[in-house]
Amino acid sequence: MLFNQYDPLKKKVFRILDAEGQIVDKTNEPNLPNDVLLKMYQTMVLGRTADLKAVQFQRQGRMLTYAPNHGQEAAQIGPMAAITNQDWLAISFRELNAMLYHGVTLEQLFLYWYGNERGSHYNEGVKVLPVNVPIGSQISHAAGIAYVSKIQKKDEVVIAYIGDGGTSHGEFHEGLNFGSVMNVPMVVIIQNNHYAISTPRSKATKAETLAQKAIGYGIPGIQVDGNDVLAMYVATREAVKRAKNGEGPSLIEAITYRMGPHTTSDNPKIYREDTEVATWEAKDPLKRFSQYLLNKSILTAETDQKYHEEANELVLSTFKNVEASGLESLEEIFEHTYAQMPPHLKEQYETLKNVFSKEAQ
Ligand SMILES: Cc1ncc(C[n+]2csc(CCOP(=O)(O)OP(=O)(O)O)c2C)c(N)n1
Repeated sequence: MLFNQYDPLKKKVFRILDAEGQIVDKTNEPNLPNDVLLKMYQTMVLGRTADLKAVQFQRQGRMLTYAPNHGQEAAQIGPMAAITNQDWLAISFRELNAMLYHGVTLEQLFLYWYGNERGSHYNEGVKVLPVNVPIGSQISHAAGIAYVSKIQKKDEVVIAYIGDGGTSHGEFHEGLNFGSVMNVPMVVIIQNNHYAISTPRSKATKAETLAQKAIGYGIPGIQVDGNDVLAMYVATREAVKRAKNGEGPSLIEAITYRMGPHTTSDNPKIYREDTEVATWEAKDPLKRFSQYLLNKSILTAETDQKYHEEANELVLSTFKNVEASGLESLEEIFEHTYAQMPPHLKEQYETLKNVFSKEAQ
């Protein structure tokens, strides 16, 4: 079993592809059909394009705020390729790629970051929880859903994402402890992108690895190269198999890097060196995967170019639609939080209504 071969205390990282896209672990190379490999790559291209453009739209004053995914594509697409539509995805807020692969549309994603709650209303049958900003609470939601799946004897697993900083929050502990004691079908993936806003991972915990936190819950934990989509796929596949066999949760630490700012409100130049960013640029998950696919003649340079062009067109046309129809009315912003608007919200609503009507005059 893979997890047994990678002691989370020993800092040995599971990897199949090196930074040049060469196989370094032939035994574990997955035998995925070409169409699945291409879907994974094409979604990564779309995710990267959407991400870079979203930052540009925000800088142009056309988008509210945005939390970039750039650099974290493999840590999201590998795990999503290891589950089916029957399975759940509980996200934090930096999982655009995972959401796209698991059925959320680009339009819904853009609507959310445009400030429109319709962006959280996914299509029927898409088992993705809405963006969850309170750090760590999605782990409790995931454990709860997985517990229900277990009671109802459903063939489901819940994948939950959290950041490195999030592993120091209470609900990470509570959710994992509950999940482990109740032996629920859950896989928790830590995207260790090295920073929690400006706090480096080294200042957030004294634990040598984040994967070793699994030991405290009596569950398997593994460190995986989070920029290696194949390793992320294989590790998750194994964790999903355990979960569906009734063996309980697993913890995967995906070692990756946030190439962009924390959100569009952040300036990372204040707290990290350009040289550090450059070392991670060389480990780009997309380049590594495209090289692998090109070497195996699964992808051609023409198809690669076509994917990039199509992604670009889709991103531009989708955002145009969002701009044309996506602005929320003042009423909509206030209406849906409570069944009946409480007095303090009513007061804020009335104040703003007056401001807007004066501006309109
Ligand atoms: C309970 C709570 N406390 C604080 C915040 C403010 N906050 C937003 S993001 C963030 C850092 C999260 O870092 P990490 O878990 O490493 O995830 P990343 O942002 O790097 O993906 C914090 C502290 C919050 N959203 N929720």
